Amino acid sequence: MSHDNSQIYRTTSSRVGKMMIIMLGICLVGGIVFFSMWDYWISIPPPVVAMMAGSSDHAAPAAFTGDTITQVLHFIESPDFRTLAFNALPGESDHNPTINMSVGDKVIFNVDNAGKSFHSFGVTSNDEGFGGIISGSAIALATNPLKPGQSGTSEFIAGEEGIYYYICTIPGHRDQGMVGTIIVGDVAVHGAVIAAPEPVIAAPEPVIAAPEPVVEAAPKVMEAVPEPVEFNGVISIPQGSGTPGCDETNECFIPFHVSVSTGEEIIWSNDDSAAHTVTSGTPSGGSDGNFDSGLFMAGGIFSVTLDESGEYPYYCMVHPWMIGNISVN
Ligand SMILES: [Cu+2]
Repeated sequence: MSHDNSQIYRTTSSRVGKMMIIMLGICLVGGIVFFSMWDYWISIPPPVVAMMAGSSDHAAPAAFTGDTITQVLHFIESPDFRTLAFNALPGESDHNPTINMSVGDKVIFNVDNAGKSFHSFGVTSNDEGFGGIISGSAIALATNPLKPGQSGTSEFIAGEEGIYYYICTIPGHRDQGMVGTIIVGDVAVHGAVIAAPEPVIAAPEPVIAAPEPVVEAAPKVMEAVPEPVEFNGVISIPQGSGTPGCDETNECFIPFHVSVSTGEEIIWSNDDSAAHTVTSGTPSGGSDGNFDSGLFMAGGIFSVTLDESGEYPYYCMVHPWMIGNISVN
């Protein structure tokens, strides 16, 4: 009787150990690669955003055959955050500068967020809304915007004559004034378009006029509601709080002012359809570092427990008219 052991493979505990170390190494490296790209995984590619907005027009970048124009744009905000703009507030020089270019020219946008809120950027041919962003023109995304002090660059090549718009792609910010016009070609040649540029440029004006009465109302609001409300544990971010107005009745966070004990959990529920932040501090003073939810989406929840008594004002970095207050006793 002979044993045929030529097909039997043998190993040793040291070989097994080496193998385990190699496998562990692969897992670690893979994990590091995966998590270092986290912002990418949770981002939405611009073409998807364009499709969601129902526009596939001009989605592809055009061929660059002409001149290069460099346009610097600073994202700015009025002190009450009602009016948003590029470079200068309405009525000042260089406010939302109009860009004139020919088909085949390229605009390089160098933008920086000089405000205290979040913003993102893109070029669209849509004359309203925040969709239809042309591939290559986007800087950051509404879901992953530029924070204060951050900057970025992108380019737009004009494929055909017409009117385009550079905008802030955060929902609502275009309506608050973050829109500028790009005139491609001799638009006057197109009869239908001749009149278009003028109203387009004037369009933000009503937005500018609207805030005026509100400016006076704001201080009253601050004094009128110091009373903390009985707190059931959850602060709601209600539907529509992404549009200015909820602050007039202190209903951007409901309840506006809560009183809790040290160590008690406070939960915010995003019941709106827009993304928000819950950031300790004040819109004018900025984040004070006590807590910050970061951007959290519709239907999301953020919670915090505060172990030191005191007053904790907080706001939304995307919509700085949204303010609330927590008293910890
Ligand atoms: Cu914006």
